[in-house]
Amino acid sequence: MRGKLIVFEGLDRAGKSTQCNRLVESLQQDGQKVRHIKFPDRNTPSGQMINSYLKGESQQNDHVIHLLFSMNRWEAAPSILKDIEEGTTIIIDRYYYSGCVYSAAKNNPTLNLKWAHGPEEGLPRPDICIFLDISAEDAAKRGGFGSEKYENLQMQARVRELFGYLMQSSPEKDDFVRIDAAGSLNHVQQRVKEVVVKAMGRVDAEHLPLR
Ligand code: DGP
Ligand code: NA
Ligand code: NA
Repeated sequence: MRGKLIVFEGLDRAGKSTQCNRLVESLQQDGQKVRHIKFPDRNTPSGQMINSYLKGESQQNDHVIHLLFSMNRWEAAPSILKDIEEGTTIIIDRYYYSGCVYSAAKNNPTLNLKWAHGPEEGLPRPDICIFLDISAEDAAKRGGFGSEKYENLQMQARVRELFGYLMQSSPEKDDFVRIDAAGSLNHVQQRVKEVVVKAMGRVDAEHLPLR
């Protein structure tokens, strides 16, 4: 049986890492083969360039950095497909949805959602994308944002707006399940598990490439 491809998305500080870890643990306890990955993967050469950009140690043109993020996802695509084929479920912390909205949130007149979508087309499509929803203000209250490039209130508010658009009006809208992430960790964890169990029970998706 094929593995599932499960993506977590949300603003910075929405609780993605915690919920990914808890879900991975819980699925492993259920006896499933699970692999946890995170984008950007800062270890590859493209990831090191992204890391240095996010930390403010280097500059990149908006289009160039988008293509680097996209390249970073494409590098992992063959191993994602291989694992799914072999029955391993993959949990991904951020994917091309972040890719599109963070890049488009810059309001660069030549870099809209449609442009950002282009290089992502063909990547393995998830079975489900769980959007951990929290307002930019509530995210900021969680001990403040970090010091990386996009971790400020204005950017995060714009990112949330664009995620809202993706969930409502884009061709990918049916990929999403929104979970209110303002509640307690345990409550969110429980909702996540319910949603995942439901997705697991569905007929295997074919992981058609994104169009
Ligand atoms: P983290 O998830 O904390 O490792 O942070 C990665 C940051 O990079 C986060 O602010 C989201 C952002 N990001 C992820 N993918 C893309 C992308 O494709 N383009 C842009 N511009 N930013 C991205
Ligand atoms: Na971050
Ligand atoms: Na994170």
